Amino acid sequence: QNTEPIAIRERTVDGFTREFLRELNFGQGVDLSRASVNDQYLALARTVRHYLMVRWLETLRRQYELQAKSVAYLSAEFLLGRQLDNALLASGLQDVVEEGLGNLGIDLATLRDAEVEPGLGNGGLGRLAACFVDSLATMNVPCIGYGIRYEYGIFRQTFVDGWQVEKPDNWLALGSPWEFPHPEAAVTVSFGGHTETYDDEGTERTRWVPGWSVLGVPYNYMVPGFENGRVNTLRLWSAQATRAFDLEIFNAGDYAEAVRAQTFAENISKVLYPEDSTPQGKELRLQQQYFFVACSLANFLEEVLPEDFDLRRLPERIIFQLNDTHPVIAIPELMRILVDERKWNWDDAWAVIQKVFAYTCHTLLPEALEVWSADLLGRLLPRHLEIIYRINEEFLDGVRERYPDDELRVRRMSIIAEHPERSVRMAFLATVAGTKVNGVAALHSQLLADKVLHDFSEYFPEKFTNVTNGITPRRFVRLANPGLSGLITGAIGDGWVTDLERLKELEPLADDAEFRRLFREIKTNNKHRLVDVLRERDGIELDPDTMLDVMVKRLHEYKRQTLKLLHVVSLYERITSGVLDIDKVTPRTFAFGAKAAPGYRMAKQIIGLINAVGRTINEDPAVKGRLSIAFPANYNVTLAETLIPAADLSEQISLAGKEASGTGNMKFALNGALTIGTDDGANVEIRQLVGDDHFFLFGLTEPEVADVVDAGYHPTSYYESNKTLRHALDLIASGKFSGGDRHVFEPVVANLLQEDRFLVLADFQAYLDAQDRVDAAYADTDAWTRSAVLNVARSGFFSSDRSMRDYIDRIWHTPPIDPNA
Ligand code: DL6
Repeated sequence: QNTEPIAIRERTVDGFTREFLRELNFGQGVDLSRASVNDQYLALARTVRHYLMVRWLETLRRQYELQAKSVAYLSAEFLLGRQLDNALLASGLQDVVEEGLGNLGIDLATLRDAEVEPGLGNGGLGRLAACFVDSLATMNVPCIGYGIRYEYGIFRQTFVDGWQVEKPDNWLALGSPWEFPHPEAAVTVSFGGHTETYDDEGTERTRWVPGWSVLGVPYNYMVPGFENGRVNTLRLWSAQATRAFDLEIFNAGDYAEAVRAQTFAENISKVLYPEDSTPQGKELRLQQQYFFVACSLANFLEEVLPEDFDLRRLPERIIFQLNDTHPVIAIPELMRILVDERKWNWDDAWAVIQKVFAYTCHTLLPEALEVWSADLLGRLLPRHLEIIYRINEEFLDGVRERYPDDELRVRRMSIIAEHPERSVRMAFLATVAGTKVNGVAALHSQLLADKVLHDFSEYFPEKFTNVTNGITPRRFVRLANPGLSGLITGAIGDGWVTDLERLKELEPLADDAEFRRLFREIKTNNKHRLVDVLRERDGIELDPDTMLDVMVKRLHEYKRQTLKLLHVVSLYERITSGVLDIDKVTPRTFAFGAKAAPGYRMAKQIIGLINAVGRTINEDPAVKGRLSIAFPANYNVTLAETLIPAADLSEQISLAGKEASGTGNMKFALNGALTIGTDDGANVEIRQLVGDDHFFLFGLTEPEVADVVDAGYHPTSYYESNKTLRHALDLIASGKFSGGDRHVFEPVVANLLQEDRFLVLADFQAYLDAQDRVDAAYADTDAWTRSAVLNVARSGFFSSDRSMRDYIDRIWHTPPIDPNA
């Protein structure tokens, strides 16, 4: 009898169709004639899942057999994007499925659009985690991603009169076919209570007597490698009450009180915190952080490792990569497990800890470095706080020994800050305990070592390294840009999908007129595709015959959306006042996509202003066909996949020294947009690789920024000395974009004139000059296309596969599994 699962045997159109109909009938309980689009989507997802399932089980079985070293990627965010297309690509089923569905009269694209993307992340950090797990699976490296299954992901942004209004992201409402819940494998996680010492056969030990507990239920997701048969696991934790309700209270009639504990527990994984660069020191956030790392450590130690595993050998089996400071509480948690539960002595435990954690820092903004009040930590995790104190004490003893009589340094380096209140600096804890600390682009890593963590890089020089971020070419080129993918594959074969440096082979084709023509044609088609999407999704009419100039990223003052807006306003002001001849203005669509953290007032004001300027300009016949603003609401991974391939110009204009890396910048370059950008984050490497002639650099450098600030920055002096700037700001202040009301955008203008923390006014003229260079370059279509092709050809370095190789070589030492082993 053939015991092979059906899915393996039947990778044919007929086989697929049978499986699909079976899922529709027996899984969804409907027949084809009555199936809704959602029924069809769910049945399709489950069918595709079957095909991957066989490989998943095989991967798990082999992993267990080989006991190879794995990466555990601990991340509070995984911004996955839609799953269906990626699963189809990875399994090589696209054609079979398209044909099979076609035979049934079903359009695959319609089902694709029925998927609600899991928005379990804020932006760059969460999307990076998703790219990394994709690359590891594709490279045959064992990895488990550990995170949180938020019931509500990043909010859905809507605009009401141009102002951002947040709606809950109920992504689970219509079913979630990609997850596998395992309630039987739930883990108990405790909080609160107190600690006590006791005598353990002559040794004084400490134990934690917690006050309350919740359950962590794992939901497993497949992470399929690209056409390699490997399927890694992403395990997201959902919080549940240990008891659904209190029967006694329920029987007494107080229903609300009876379920209080349940509601309280489930709150932990209820919603993603929508702040990305300025974490709020909220208790619930700390609960989330501890919740998911405690679940993950318990799961790895008790489920993934064999029962008799000697934990002294842990560094041979695992490296826990801490994606920013959010999971850093894992360090004292593992110490607690080893010292309190396994009864190791402190030094042995500390020796293991220092080999199994590594820390990635994703920021340079001081306010983004997480700090937890000792008071809160002590209430929520009393034993962990004690452990952190001891780690700090021993560490500071070492610092004192190395630098006697330098108490100032000791205070600077202490994991515990004393002002404004006693608190724990999580980045310091991660640096002290981790085997490595890395920044996410060359400049960022250098600034980390030279500035943010300078004392530490002096103390532990061997720990500091750089791994420049990357993006997965599967999702962001192969899937998002089928036209370009086809062109590339036609020219150099399809090896680039897993070996992106091979794009270099395209370089000579930049000089081939026919290749450039095809390249341009694809860009135009991508614009037309975007036109359709924006019309349907947002009611936006986009003119495909204009230059598409795009800035998509979180709204933050340091990213400087206002700089781009001032350019638009200035063009508008100069055209309407007759300073600029409209016939000389390159027709452009200025596209924005940006969510503001709900509590970030200035960011929300800026969104309001962009929309207000957009309304005025888009309705003004004086600039029709020349200037327009497109600001679709709710920018997310799905929209990125149509917007980026259509772009001509990529705006990467943060103040130098503020953007750790950026990854959108890489996605645009790889899809043939040219960048206008500052010398910041990974822009530096992009420019070095694509070449100065194919990148529009402007603005102060990081050391120049430091000099301007040190000398005392006065934005008004720029306002007073630059007429163009003055007129643009005055136009906003005049109420032109707010129906004559001068108060509406006064806070934005006042902030720029009085404080301008991110030197928008200082960089304004340089930015305008660079935009003039953009216009001039764009006028020469052939030369522009040549630059665009070279951007693609020279961006192979930005594959997340390369990032993974760097992590493996410099930090993890987790070689790929030989597929033939
Ligand atoms: O490393 C991924 C991504 C970088 O590309 C961005 O430059 C950086 O801003 C972002 N950081 C965060 C969280 N900030 N903090 N902490 O999203 O990480």
